[in-house]
Amino acid sequence: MVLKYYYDLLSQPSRAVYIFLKMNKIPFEPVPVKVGEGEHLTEEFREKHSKFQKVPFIHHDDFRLTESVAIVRYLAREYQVKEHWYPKEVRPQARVDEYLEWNHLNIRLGCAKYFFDKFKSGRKAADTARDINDAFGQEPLTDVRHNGGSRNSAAVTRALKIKSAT
Ligand SMILES: N[C@@H](CCC(=O)N[C@@H](CS)C(=O)NCC(=O)O)C(=O)O
Repeated sequence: MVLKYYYDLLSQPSRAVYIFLKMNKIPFEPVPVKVGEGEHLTEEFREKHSKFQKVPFIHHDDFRLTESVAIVRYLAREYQVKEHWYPKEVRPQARVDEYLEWNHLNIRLGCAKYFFDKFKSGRKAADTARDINDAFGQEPLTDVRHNGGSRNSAAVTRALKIKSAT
C-alpha cells in the first residue's frame, strides 16, 4: 500500500504529522503543497486530492483522510507504532486523546493568534500574549505524564509543542 503525505511545512499540523511519520520510520511518499501560492485552492485539487482543501492529509491507496489528529491515530493503528506513542490501553489512550483535543483550541489557537498579531495585524503581540496568559489561568494540560500518560505521550506532546511554537 502506498502512503502519500500532502503537507506544507509552514503549517503547524503538517509539521506534527511529518515528525510523527519520521520518528516512527513510516515509509511515505512526500507531496509538498504550496499553500501560500494557493496550490490547494483549485477545483482539480478539491476533486482529486482533498474536498476540504486544507493540509495536512493522506492518501493511503484509495483511502483519503484529513485532520492531523485523525491521521496520527490512523497511522498509529495501521502501522502498529510503539505503544508509548499511542497506548492501546483505554485510559492511557484517553489521556493522549484528551491532550490532542485540548491542544487545538488552546496552545495552537493561542500561538496562531500571537503570530498573526506579531507579523500581520496592527495589534501589539504583547497584548495577545497577555490575553493568552489570562486564558491559561485555568490549569493547562502541558504534560500528560502528570495525568497518568506515559513517556510516549510526552513525545506526542513535544511534537505538538514544536508544531505550536513555530
Ligand atoms: N484541524 C486541521 C487544521 C488544518 C488547517 O487549518 N490547515 C491549514 C494550514 S495550518 C490550511 O491548510 N489552510 C489553507 C486554507 O485554509 O486555505 C488539522 O489539524 O489538520
